Amino acid sequence: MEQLGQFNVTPDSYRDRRFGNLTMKKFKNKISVKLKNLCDLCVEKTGTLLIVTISLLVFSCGNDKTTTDNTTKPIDITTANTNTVVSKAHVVPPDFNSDSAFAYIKAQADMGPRTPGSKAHDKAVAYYEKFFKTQGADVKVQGGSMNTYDGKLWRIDNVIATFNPQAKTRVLLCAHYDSRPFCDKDPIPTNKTKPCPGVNDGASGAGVLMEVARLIKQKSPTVGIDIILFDLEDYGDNGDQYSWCLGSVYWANHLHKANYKAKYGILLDMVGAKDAVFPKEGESVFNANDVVTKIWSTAAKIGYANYFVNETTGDMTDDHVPVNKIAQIPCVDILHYNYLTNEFFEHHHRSTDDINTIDKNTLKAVGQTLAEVIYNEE
Ligand code: 1BN
Ligand code: ZN
Repeated sequence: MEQLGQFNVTPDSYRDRRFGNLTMKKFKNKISVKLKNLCDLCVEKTGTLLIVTISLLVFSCGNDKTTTDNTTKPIDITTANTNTVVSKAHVVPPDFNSDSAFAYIKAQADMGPRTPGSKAHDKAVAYYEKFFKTQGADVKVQGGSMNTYDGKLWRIDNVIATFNPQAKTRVLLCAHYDSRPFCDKDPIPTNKTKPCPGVNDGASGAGVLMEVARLIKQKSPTVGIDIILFDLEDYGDNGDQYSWCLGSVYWANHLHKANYKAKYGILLDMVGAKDAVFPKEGESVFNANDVVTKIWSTAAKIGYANYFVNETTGDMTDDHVPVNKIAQIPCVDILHYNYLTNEFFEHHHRSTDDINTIDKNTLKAVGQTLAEVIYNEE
């Protein structure tokens, strides 16, 4: 079968193109040029007498200022009569409810580890399918199979929820939901072979996207939204970066809709821990720097710069890589990574990655930022 075997992609389409011949120096130069050139919220071209002013200038700052007012607020801007003014209305998104997101995460945690082949895995798939249907989405469970690095063959189920299928401009939101079958980073030797709870690493991203789906039911964004919950991200070999993310590799090779395209994608992974930090991840900056800028500047404007820190890391192995490199959709990874110690969050791949790791303030920071971004997309 074509899709079996470790990474069903040619070297050209995945391994080689991921890094290519890019040296670190060239990479840094590219990034600094991009960073200089990009300001997605405010563009001014002197000499052409065209000024485009963006209404986000009036964003309120601070977590307490989030409003449930679902109206669109036009911004009135006047300038000297030699200038042409184009103003863009800021759309106030619905209020992301972190209690609700927490409840969706807890429901997954209570099922137990969603490891491949487990009852909890199948229960989770049924739960997501029913939930997204209730929110008004067209839902498809994409079934397939992939070989893991240890030679085992696993069934995979990617859950795909489509909102506003007629919309031509689409944004892809994604997260993995599976749990790692072995807590190999646990300090207690007997735990190393046990399945991980996968609550921050797995359930948190899915839970935040479930709450986003609930917001979409309340108020439809202008753009179409596709939410994909990927299977089999976390059954990898630490020594082989290409052994991970098999659900997203499968999806990228078998798009759920012929010629599927999205303007961009946003991946959430480990987005619920207390005091999480989300530096700008290297692969995201390289492939989708304008989207990175949009997300991080939006987070700062609504008071979450302490989470969305202005730091850049190297490339991380995660589901955004197949989305970028195989599906060719620019995709950003919002990933908890400690750029000072070069480590994932402290309970990563340990038996302690349970519901106690989840902090509602972090969920709110991520969810409200995501809502701001998608409701202001057109
Ligand atoms: C991220 C979160 N990953 C798994 N869960 C990917 C990963 C790849 C983690 C290599 C460690 C090493
Ligand atoms: Zn993991």
